[in-house]
Amino acid sequence: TEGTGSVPVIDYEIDIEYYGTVSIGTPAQNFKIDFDTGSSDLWVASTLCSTCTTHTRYDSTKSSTYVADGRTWSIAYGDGSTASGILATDTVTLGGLAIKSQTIELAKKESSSFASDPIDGLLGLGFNTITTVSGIKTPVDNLISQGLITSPVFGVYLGKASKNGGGEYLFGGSDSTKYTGTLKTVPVNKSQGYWGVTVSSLKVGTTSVGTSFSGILDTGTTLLIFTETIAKKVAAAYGATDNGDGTFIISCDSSNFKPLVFTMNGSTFNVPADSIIFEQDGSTCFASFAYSSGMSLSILGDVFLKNNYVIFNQQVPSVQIAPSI
Ligand code: 0ZP
Repeated sequence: TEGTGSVPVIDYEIDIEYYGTVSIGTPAQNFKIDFDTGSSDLWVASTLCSTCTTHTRYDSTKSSTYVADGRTWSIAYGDGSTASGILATDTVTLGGLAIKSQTIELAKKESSSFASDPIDGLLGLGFNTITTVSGIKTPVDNLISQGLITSPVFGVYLGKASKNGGGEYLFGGSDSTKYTGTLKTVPVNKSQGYWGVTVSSLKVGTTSVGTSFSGILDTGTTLLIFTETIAKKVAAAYGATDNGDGTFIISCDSSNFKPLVFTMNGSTFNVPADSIIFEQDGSTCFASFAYSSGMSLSILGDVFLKNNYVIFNQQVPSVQIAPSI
C-alpha cells in the first residue's frame, strides 16, 4: 500500500513485551525496538555504552548520514528503568519508510533492568510534548511532515502467544484483516502527552467496579494498571488476592470468569476471561491487572491492546477501536 509502512512485532515471553525492527543510518543498522505509546523518545544502545554488551549497538562512525547534536538526554520510566546519553540525527527507517534527519538518542548508559531485556531501545509513539528534550519531533511527527504517510495514523495489532504470537504496527493506515466488527471512535485527551481516554464505566460481567476514570492506552506497559481502589474492586469480583505489592494471585481456572468490560464514549470493549490470568507459575496464577500505589491514572496496557485493535490518530486526536482477530 502506498504511504504506509508495516512493522511486524515479536511477542516476547508470553505477551510481556512486543518489539520490531527499526533501521538507523546509512547503510542500515538494525535494532530490536519496543514501540511505546506511553513515551515519546526514540533511543538506542550505542557503541558509546560500555555496559550495553547484551545489545546491538548503533555505531555513528559507520553511518554516512549521522549528524552530531551536542545535547544530552536522560529518561526514567514508570517501572524505574532509566537510560541516558547524547542526541544526534540520522535516517530512521520504519517498515520501509525512510525518515530523514530524525533526532535519535544514543544511550551511553542503561539501567541494569535492560540487560536481560531483548530490546536495543524504544521508539515513543506518544505526543511530542513529553519528549525528554523539548522541541524534538517524534518519528510519527516526521512521517507526517515529510509526507511519508498519507494519513496521520498508525494501527496497532498485538498478537497473543496463545494464538499466533506476534503482531503488527502499520504506520499511515490500518489493517482490516486484524480486527472484527465495527470500529468505534473514542476522543483522546493529549494534555499530558499520552493517549488519554475516559473510561465511563468498568464492569466484571455486569458488576460495576469503577465509574468515570482517566486512563491511557500504553503499548509499553504489559498489564492493566488501575488505581488501588479500582484494582481492589476488580480483584474482589474475580476472587483474587492481593500480594501487597500491587499484583494479585488469581484462580488458574478462568472458565467461570466474566469478561472485564470497559465503556468509552458509549461503546464497550472487552478483555475476555482467558486474558484475566496473565501467567501461570506452577500451580500459581498471576492476574493481568495490578495497581501502582499513589497513581491516579489507569493504564490500559498490552492486556487491553492484545484484545482490541487500535488506530491512533495524532491529528484529531482520537482512537478507533474494534475487537482484535
Ligand atoms: C512494564 O510494564 C514492564 C513490565 C513490568 C513491569 C513491572 C511489573 C510487572 C509485573 C508483571 C509483568 C510485567 C511487569 C515492561 C517490561 C517488559 C519486559 C521486560 C522489561 C524489562 C525491564 C523493564 C521493563 C520490562 N513497565 C511499565 C513501564 O514503565 C510499568 C509502568 N508503571 C507503567 C507505571 N506505569 N512502561 C514504560 C515503557 C517500558 C520501559 C518499555 C522499560 C520496556 C522498557 C512506559 O510505557 C511507561 C510510561 C508511564 C506513563 C504512561 C505513566 C513512562 O514511563 N513514560 C515515560 C515518560 C517520561 C512519561 C517523560
